[in-house]
Amino acid sequence: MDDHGVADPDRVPSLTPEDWLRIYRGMVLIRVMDERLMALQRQGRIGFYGEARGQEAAVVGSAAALAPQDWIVPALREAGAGLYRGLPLRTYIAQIFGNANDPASGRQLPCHPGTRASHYVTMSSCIASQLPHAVGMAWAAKIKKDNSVVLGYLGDGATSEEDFHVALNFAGVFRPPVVFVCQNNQWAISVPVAHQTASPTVAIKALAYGFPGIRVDGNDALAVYGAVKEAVDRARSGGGPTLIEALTYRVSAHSSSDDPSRYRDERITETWRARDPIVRMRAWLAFQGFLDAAGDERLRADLDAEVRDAVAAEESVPAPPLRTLVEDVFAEVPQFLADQLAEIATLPRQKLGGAHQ
Ligand SMILES: Cc1ncc(C[n+]2csc(CCOP(=O)(O)OP(=O)(O)O)c2C)c(N)n1
Ligand SMILES: [Mg+2]
Repeated sequence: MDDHGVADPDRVPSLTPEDWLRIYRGMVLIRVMDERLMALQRQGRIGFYGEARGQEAAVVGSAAALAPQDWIVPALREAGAGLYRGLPLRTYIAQIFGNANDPASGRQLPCHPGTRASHYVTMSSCIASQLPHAVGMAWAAKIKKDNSVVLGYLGDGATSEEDFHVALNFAGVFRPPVVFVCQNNQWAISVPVAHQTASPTVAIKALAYGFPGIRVDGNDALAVYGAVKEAVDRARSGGGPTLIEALTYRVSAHSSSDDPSRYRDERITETWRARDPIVRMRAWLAFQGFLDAAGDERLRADLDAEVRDAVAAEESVPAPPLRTLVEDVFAEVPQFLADQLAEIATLPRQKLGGAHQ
């Protein structure tokens, strides 16, 4: 579609109006989450947050192309894909608070959810280390012949890491059912993409590994969905991997700990804000007669209430029990950890940062 939401009808992928509205809902949920959770971070109520603002089409358009048996191995900004696939909002918000309802018991950085039930692997903080995992999972799927596809996400920053090359090379040789989606938002914290690679595009790198590479407008949910669906179908039918580059822009800061005005020209950011994927998708939905202004207002109000309710419920949940510090690693807790746990339990409560026993 163009910047105003006008699409060539012959090239629109065939999905039902309900499907497109579900994709739009997933995109708006990311925006609502980003607004609310950033406010919470600024109020000191959560420690950290990373927005996906402006990348909603790349996140949800790609995730929507998967079947339920498929797996997502995310990079930094795809929590919205987890939500789209069924990660409960409360569980995600519990993860951000790191409270007793968090399945990871507060061990992960905020914004690193995971859900086995929705086939969404928790995020690897080490850039690109998730890509060999994605390829390995896809290779296992090929050996087991279980008809699943693995979608491995990465940022433009990941393309300079050795894990990127290892993963794509292995994928090219052994042809497991893996699809790589690079959200090229043109920044890796303060490093611009021009300092990341001398290749004219990220997509072109696929050529060297022996499989197709496609660059798509990452702010166009229709285009992202179409490209990823084609790649997923090909992978499922034994046609091997694809690298998709979704060209977008990180219109927000890298995270709540970053101030991009220190290192980039924010006038360029403004030109990308004007290409807002949600505004374009809403315009397209309106042209199709799938969504009117009142329906859109209702959707936003509903999602806003859902997020506020989930935050209110999870904020009052206490920290995970102290014993979770030594659980889930060893089948039986070794004596030295048991001793440490006993010692920690004798410390005054304020030294435990609110943790309870
Ligand atoms: C191996 C490694 N090096 C450095 C970092 C610190 N770091 C965290 S995010 C990031 C930038 C990632 O950029 P990109 O891959 O483009 O993803 P984006 O943040 O743009 O979504 C860096 C360098 C890290 N997490 N892991
Ligand atoms: Mg980036």
